[in-house]
Amino acid sequence: MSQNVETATTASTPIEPRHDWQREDVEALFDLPFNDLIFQAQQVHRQWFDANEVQKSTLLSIKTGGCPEDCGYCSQSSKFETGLKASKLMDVEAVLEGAARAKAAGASRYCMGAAWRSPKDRDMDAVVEMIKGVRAMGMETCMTLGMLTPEQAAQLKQAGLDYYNHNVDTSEEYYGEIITTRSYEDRIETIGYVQDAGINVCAGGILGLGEEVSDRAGMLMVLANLSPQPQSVPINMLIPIDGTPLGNNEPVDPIDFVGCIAVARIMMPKSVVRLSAGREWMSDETQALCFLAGANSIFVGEALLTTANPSLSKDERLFQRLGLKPMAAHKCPSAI
Ligand code: SAM
Ligand code: DTB
Ligand code: SF4
Repeated sequence: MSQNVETATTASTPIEPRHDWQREDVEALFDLPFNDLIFQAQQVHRQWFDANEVQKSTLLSIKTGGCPEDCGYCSQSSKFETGLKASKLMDVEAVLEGAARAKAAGASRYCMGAAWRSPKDRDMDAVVEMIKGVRAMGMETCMTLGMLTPEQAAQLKQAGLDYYNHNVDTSEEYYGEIITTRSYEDRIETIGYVQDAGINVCAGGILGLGEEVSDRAGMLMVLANLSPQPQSVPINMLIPIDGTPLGNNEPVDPIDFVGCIAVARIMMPKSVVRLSAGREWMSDETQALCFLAGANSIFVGEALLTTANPSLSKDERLFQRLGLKPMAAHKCPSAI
């Protein structure tokens, strides 16, 4: 039995997050035999979470397309011909109707995304009304609007925002291969403003960008060494979009994807780890392995931002097959 497994087995108090991960420690986790890795992840998972609960979040694109950034994976960048029709910021009322439908379908968090480099101050009033309206329905609120100023972060907090999503996407070393219009430092800076404002952070990344295992390790190291660790950690599988530079990328090996979830779970024991984009193309069996590896959140509803997600009835069947229950709002043990 490895040292780490022994520690997890004999620990009388739950393992607390640590923030001193070195790349070698993380690579050693990636190198573990699959069965040992999953065993360790499952033990850590059960220390802080009910292993049969999975959070359901629903996404809405409140402002689609026409984004000035050049993220090489994204359907919404104006730099690539993806055939996506751009639209302006949605009306508050339409957003709240969508939120009510999501709540009725069992979602406990509503995530609103805008294809902006950063919000304009003139957009903030509408965004604030959206947060207040969704919060009044009893759901957790999440927004992803691009880079923020400290003042905008404070405004979002004041409106009652529970989570802000801002992904680091990959390792610091590989970032420049994927995005050139902003830096890794910019990303970390906004995450810092969100933390300073007292908002929970949702930060993760994408597998399938052409990265090496060491980049996956580097990405998880950066996330885990944030203090506090992001309360939500979305792990996306690249959805290849025609017209983008990554549109013809090779699919990620599902076993490697599951392993990465397990490493994230071990490194961030009190965070909700989300099996995020890409479920439409995954078997029930792959998703079951992701849950076994410690994923405990998914997006439900037929669309993500601009791409497909499994139908509600398909997810209902998946929950039944696996005996899963939806997680109630505000149950993350590390949330503010
Ligand atoms: N514009 C904001 C930003 O970039 O932070 C928010 C929206 S952006 C679409 C949110 C995240 O979705 C990205 O950081 C990326 O991790 C993920 N994403 C976007 N396109 C994707 C794709 N084709 N496949 C997988 N994940 C994707
Ligand atoms: C995250 O990490 N994944 C979500 C959410 N945060 C905003 C977005 C997934 C987008 C998938 C591609 C699309 O639908 O456009
Ligand atoms: Fe714009 Fe976000 Fe897409 Fe990048 S990921 S192009 S910032 S919408």
